[in-house]
Amino acid sequence: MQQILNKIRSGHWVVMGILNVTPDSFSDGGQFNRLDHALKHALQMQKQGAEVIDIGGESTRPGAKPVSLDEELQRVIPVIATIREYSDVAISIDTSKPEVMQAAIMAGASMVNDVNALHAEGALEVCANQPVAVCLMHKQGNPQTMQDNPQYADIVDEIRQYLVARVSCCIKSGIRSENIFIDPGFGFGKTLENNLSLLKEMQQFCTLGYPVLVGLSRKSMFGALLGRDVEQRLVASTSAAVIAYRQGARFFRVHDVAETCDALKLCEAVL
Ligand code: 9MG
Repeated sequence: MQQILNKIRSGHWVVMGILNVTPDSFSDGGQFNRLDHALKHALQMQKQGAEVIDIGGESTRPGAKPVSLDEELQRVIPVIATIREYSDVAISIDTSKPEVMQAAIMAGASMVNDVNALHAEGALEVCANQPVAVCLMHKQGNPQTMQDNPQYADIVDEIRQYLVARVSCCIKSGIRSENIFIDPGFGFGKTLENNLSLLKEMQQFCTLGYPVLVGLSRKSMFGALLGRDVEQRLVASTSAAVIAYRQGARFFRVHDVAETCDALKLCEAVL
């Protein structure tokens, strides 16, 4: 993870490949098949250019139901351990539960990606006591209801203030400032108009002094804008990544690794 932090700090981009280990992401049953499938997908994304694999066992999509601690642990820990056995790719754990963070770190994760920005009791402590990177994301509400009626007076200002406050809590708890990423949280309690404002004003997050991670890949904002189903959002997702890159974002959480890497290589070559 240190190499990745250095790379981003020196202005280069990094792609994080998404590996969801929720039941709907596997067509077959059996533990072996699930692990084999997850490992193959992770290795393929690494080959395509992902330097971090973000593993999540609880869906954060709008309307998604919470998952118990045991269930989440059973989904993600064997996958992390298996990937760690076969590859040196950096692993990020996508969770809001401190127990899952701790177990994932023990199994080989070196980053915590928390859409809840380490709000759960004990989460700050888990991350402060280990050499891990953290991503603090903004969201309004929770996945069950967050898209019902999001409200902001000044969305950019509110999210900037929120992220600055969360960074400050992290630093007070002992998390090293150089290990912190921030993320405006596209789609998490945001209307289409809100998401477009955030993308337009991305620079305002990139000048806060912490590297910015963006998750735009296949998001429903592209469905709302273009009327495209989830599997038809590649061009919009990649274009949005380029818009974010132009304003200073350097860490990209994506499904389509090869295509995003091509776009970002072009950006870097031109700029
Ligand atoms: C887990 N997850 C889903 N969407 C995300 C986003 O936009 N950012 C981050 N950091 N994580 C996300």
